[in-house]
Amino acid sequence: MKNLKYIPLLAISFLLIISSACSSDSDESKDLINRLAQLQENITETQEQIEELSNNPSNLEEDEISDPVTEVSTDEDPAPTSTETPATSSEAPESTVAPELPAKSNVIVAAQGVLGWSVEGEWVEVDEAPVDPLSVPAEEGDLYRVFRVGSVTNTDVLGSAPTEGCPPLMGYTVEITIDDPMFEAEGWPYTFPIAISSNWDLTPNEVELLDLDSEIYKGFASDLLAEYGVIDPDPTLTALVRTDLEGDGVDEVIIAAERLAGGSLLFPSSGDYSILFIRKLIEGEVTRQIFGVSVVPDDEDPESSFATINATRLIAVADLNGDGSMEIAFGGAYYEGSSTHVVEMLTDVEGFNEVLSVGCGA
Ligand SMILES: [Ca+2]
Ligand SMILES: [Ca+2]
Repeated sequence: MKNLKYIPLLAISFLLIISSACSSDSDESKDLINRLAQLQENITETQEQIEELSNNPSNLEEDEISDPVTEVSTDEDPAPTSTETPATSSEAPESTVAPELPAKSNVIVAAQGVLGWSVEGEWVEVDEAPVDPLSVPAEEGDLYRVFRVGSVTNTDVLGSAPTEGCPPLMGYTVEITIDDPMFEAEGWPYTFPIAISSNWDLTPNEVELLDLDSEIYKGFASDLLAEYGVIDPDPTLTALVRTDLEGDGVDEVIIAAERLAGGSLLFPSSGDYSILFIRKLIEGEVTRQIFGVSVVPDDEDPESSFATINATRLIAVADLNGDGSMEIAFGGAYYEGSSTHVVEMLTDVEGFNEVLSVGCGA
């Protein structure tokens, strides 16, 4: 390649010799000189192009090699971050193609958008913004089950193709429209359901709804509220579920309570609250683990403190990845946005992992 550089130089020398030998007619020689100058310009240009070409192929090759390596290394991460960019798919080796999903690919949809899905029990989150709707393994006509604690589960519900969601900031979530009345807001407050396109048993262990007037569990809610400055001996329970999440033979109880005397999340009253927590035995000891707590203490004037309430509501207790152990899905809402979260409880120590979440709002 380097030898090519000498060809233009040789050509220039050769033409200069010719021009000096044939300079009898002044017009002709001027013309010749002009053409020579033009030629020289072209040659310089060609030379630059040759140099560019001789440098760039190695760079291009490096780029082509480094891309798949980067993409392959993301395989450790369950989220298929950049493996499905259509623009590069033609150049990418087969190994970077998204993992093959079983029929009915377990896509989980919340009111704010697609939460994620699972591949052989492994959670897969939706890419961060800007999201690519094509990265979600769902298509128009997929069938979903739509469910919510305390409601009848609807089956064979049609879903739309994935599109960009979360207006006006399109691209923050992937939206799939689920053709079910539970997904249509009916006033406020409203707890949206979730939908899943899997075909396994969502509740391998019984999910029992307890009486919301239970004095015992009202007492546990009262205790928690008192710690946050709200004295309410008769709190309003909004969800009370007893189940054995992981099937270890020991029941857990999930408790939600909410009071919105102010009538809104933005303008609450003193003593308003929204709490969601679980009581769970770990190594014989009862633990209390909190998913959400938001209160306006009794002695606080929300008008002067501008206090607001973030509501946390239980949506579902279900096995969302088909591993036989149930997760807890709950919604978060504040005055200008909302979110849905899926958590799995740890079994041997206190705590939980948030495995999926989706949110939309300012
Ligand atoms: Ca259990
Ligand atoms: Ca599970």
